[in-house]
Amino acid sequence: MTTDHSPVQVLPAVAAALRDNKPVVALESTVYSTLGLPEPHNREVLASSSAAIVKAGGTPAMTVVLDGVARVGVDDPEPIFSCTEKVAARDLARAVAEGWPSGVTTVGASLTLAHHAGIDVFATGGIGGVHRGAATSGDISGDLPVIGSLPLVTVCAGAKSFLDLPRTFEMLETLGVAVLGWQTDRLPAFTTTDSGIDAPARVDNADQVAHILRARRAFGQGGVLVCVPPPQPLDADELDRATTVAEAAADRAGVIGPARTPFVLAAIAQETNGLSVAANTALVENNAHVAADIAGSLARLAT
Ligand code: PSU
Ligand code: MN
Repeated sequence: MTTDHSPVQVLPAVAAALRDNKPVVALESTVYSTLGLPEPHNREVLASSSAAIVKAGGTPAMTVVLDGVARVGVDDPEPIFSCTEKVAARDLARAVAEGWPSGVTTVGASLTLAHHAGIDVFATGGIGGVHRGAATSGDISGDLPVIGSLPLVTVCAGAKSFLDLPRTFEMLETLGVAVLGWQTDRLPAFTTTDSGIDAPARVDNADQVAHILRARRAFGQGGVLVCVPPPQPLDADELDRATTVAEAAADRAGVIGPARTPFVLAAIAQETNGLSVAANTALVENNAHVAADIAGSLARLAT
């Protein structure tokens, strides 16, 4: 049981679902803040993602830091939407120890909290990865080592398309992550359907993923990454063009470190006249739905 003095608080509804072996899906919070998606799309997609999980019989559990406490599940998501403080895995302990008023959690920080709470399945939009130009900048998302080390299923639409995708998937291989294409032989590229990279393996239903996670756990191995093609993809050439413009703008402005991803996402949104935002919200909701099915399979397996 968590107490008021714990650095982590699990929402009672989430704790009850876990205790009763009901499906729970953890959600990150960066994507639902303006660092991830502009208003009002961020709040609309949190509502639709949560509804998709509930409809599939699950309980959503968004992770976030509020009033110096890391939360797994929140009653009132309002402070998240305007939050601009990004909490990556490396920042999580400081956010709690220093009592940050609010902070939205990345994939890496969210997986850490979900695992702490005993949740097996996590949904996001696109994971972080190896940035283009990483050979000189060294910019590789802190999401990757956490996905590699913790035994959770992460449901995503692949890594964000403005990253260096071949190197990102090489790194996931190095880290021993079980990368699975969801009903596809090719890995998606976040807002587009085909990254040009073959999926190392394909799954067609939630039970397959559940069995793979169980076997991974038996071997003491880390994460499973389920890559789901986006339901409302962008035209690949148009996205390519927008990405080139956005990356060049980020270079010109000298944006590096944690600010780089939000900057590039916003620049692509502007360059595509909001089409990337529509694609992003559709895939976030779809991933939440797939995650709820996988959580349901895991719950059935455990009974
Ligand atoms: N996917 C989205 N929008 C986002 C992110 C992912 O569709 O805003 C966030 C996630 O929280 C991810 C983070 O963990 O971007 C990666 O940031 P960085 O590249 O700085 O590690
Ligand atoms: Mn980075």
